[in-house]
Amino acid sequence: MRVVDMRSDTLTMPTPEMRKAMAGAELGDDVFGEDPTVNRLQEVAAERLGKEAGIFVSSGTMGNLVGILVNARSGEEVIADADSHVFLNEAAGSATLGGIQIMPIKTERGLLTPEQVQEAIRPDDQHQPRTAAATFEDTHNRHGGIAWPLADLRAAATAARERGLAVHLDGARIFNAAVATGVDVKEIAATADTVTFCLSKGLGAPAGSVLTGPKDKIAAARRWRKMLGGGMREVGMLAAAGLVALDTMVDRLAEDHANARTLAEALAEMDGVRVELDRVQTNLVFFEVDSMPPERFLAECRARGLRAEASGRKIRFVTRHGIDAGDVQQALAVVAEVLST
Ligand code: TLP
Repeated sequence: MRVVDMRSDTLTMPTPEMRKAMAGAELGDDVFGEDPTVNRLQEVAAERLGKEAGIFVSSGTMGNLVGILVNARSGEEVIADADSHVFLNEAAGSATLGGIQIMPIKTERGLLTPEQVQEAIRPDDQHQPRTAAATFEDTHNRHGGIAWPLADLRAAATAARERGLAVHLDGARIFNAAVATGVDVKEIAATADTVTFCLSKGLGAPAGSVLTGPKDKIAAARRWRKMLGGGMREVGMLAAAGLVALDTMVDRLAEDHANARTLAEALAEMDGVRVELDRVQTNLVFFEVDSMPPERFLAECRARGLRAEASGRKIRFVTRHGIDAGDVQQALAVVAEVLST
């Protein structure tokens, strides 16, 4: 039985071209700043996002943590959407390691309005933490993979910056956002001081993310990365895959989006399935089934060779390189069968 694994785009396997580049990568010790392949990746990533500098980090979680640590200090606060990855899924890293509190704000679709940003900023009062930064997420995972209209993201970021806040963007899937909106990734990145993106999700590299931003913040990030144990050595072997990812895997994200759309539209036609189609803009499809709890639905799917995950009542299907149009049809057939049981 061919298993269709839609748990995450983190499951994307490196392409043969990546494996070849990894095997042949020119290497050095990156803690000495001497790995030419890492240096090249950092330059290329910064250039692509229109930033002065970049630093290769082990994961999206480390990119966000270090991104917050360079934008706020112990005792300060960072504003974030209440369903953001930094607030929900990063083990309170900024609080634990940086003494930085996240102020979670409930939003309709994952992006704060300028008014919400303004209201969340603390007054100058000795009882309260100082608000140092705001962080946004594009595409927004828990809100369905929404790719922000640039104007909305700009408005939220401008509201923060006008009040002297730094802005960090969790752009784990920023290239999905760029492809979906047709906006240059530089324009999206320009809304924030620091931006992190993942090479290890839809772009297919085996591991790694890049944090980009102004030179001084990236220099500070280097010290935090070392402290966190993220100073790796001949890590150009991973950076080599990242370079191939940036070169060859960005434009094809449109295929994943088309597959997700097909999936979502067909699910929406099924009785007892609820999908908010206007949220399906990239490679994530969230939906609810009325007839059984998510755990049972997932177990029934798994028994038929379809794997997925749920958060709360919402089931998530993720499309990616390695999931083709045939797999989408297979997944739909499995769902139809499970719902008829
Ligand atoms: N998301 C993963 C896991 O959390 C489950 C996923 O499967 O979606 N920001 C966003 C928006 C993310 O979705 C993720 C990972 C991260 C950051 C963290 O990246 P990693 O997993 O590389 O630490």
